[in-house]
Amino acid sequence: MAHKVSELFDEQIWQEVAGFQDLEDVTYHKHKTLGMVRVAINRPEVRNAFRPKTVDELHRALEHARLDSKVGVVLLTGNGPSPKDGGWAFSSGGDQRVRGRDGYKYADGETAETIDAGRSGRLHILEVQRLIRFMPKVVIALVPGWAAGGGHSLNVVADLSIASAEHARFKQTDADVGSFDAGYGSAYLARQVGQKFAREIFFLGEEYSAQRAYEMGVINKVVAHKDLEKVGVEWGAEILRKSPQSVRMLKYAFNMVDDGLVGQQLFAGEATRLAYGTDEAVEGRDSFLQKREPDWSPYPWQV
Ligand code: S0N
Repeated sequence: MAHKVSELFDEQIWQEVAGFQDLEDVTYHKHKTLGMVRVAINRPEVRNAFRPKTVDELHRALEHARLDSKVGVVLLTGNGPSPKDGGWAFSSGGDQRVRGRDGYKYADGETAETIDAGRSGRLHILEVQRLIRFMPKVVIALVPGWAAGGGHSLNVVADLSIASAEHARFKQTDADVGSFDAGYGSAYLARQVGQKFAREIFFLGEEYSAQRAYEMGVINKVVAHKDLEKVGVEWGAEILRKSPQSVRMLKYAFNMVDDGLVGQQLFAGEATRLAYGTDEAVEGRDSFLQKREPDWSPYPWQV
C-alpha cells in the first residue's frame, strides 16, 4: 500500500524503497535518478514525536541508507501537515506519553508481564544520533516546522540544515520536561552556536524562528516553505557531484575534533582503506603470504 506522505513531498522524483512498505511511523524513499534518500518521521498528528517504534524504524531506514553504496545523501525530515490542526513539524522529540520509567512498558501493546526489563526506558534515539553522525554520507535536515526537544537534537547532529521560513520553529524543551540530552544535543550545539547561545537555548527554552536560528548558526539556510524539499534535493545533487572519498574524509575530519578516539578511529579506518589501495600495502601483504622479506625500496620515506 502506498504511503500518504507529505504536502511537500514530490511523488514525481521519489519511489518507495523495496522491503520497507511495512513501516508505520516513518516513510523511506529513494530518489528515482540520484543517489539520495528521503527519510521522514510520519506522525504529524503529534508534531512527529518519536515513540520507541518510530526510533526502531528510523534506525532501520538510516542503517539501510548507510549500507547502500549508491547512496551519498540522506534527507531527514518530518511529514506534514498535521491532519488535526495543520501544524508542521520536523520532530517534537520523544513521545512524552510513552516515555521512560512508567510509560515505555505499556507502549506498543506491551504489558508489565511481557516487557523485557532490559529494554525499559531505553534511549535508543541516541543510536540514531550516532548513525547520523558516523555514517560516511551527508545527512541534511529539512525542517518544515517544529524542531523541539529530541527533535531539536536530531537537527543539531545532522550535517546540514535547511528550514522553512514560514513554519520552522526551534525550541529546546528538555529542561521543561525533565528529559535532557547531555550529549550532542547540548554540548555539540555549543560547538555550533557558542556557549552563550547554547546555554540560552537550553536554560530559557524560548522559541526561535528560522531566521533567528540561522543567525545563531543552528541551521544553514532559510527558504520559502514550498521550496524546502526542492532546495534540499538541489543541495543533495550538488554534493553528489563531489568526490565521495573527499566528502567522507571531510565529514570524519570535521567530526574528529569533537569525537575523541571514536572520531579518530573512523577517520583512521578510511585512511587504512586508502592505504590498502597502494602498491606499498600490497607488497606488505604479498611478502607475508609469500614468506619473504618485504621490498620497500620503491616506496620512499615521503618528505
Ligand atoms: C513542539 C511544540 C512546541 C508544538 O506546540 P504546538 O504547535 O502548540 O502544538 P501542540 O498542541 O503542543 O501539539 C500538537 C499535538 O501533538 C502532541 N505532541 C507534541 N509534542 C509531543 C511529544 N513530544 N510527545 C507527545 N505528544 C506530543 C500534543 O500533545 C498535541 O496533541 P493533542 O492534539 O492530542 O493535544 C509542543 O508540542 C511541545 O512542546 N511538545 C513537547 C516537546 C518535548 O518536550 N519533547 C520531549 C523533549 N525530550 C526529548 O525529546 C528527549 C528524548 C526523549 O524524550 C526520549 C526519546 C526516546 C526514548 C525515550 C525518551 C525519554 O526521554 O524517555
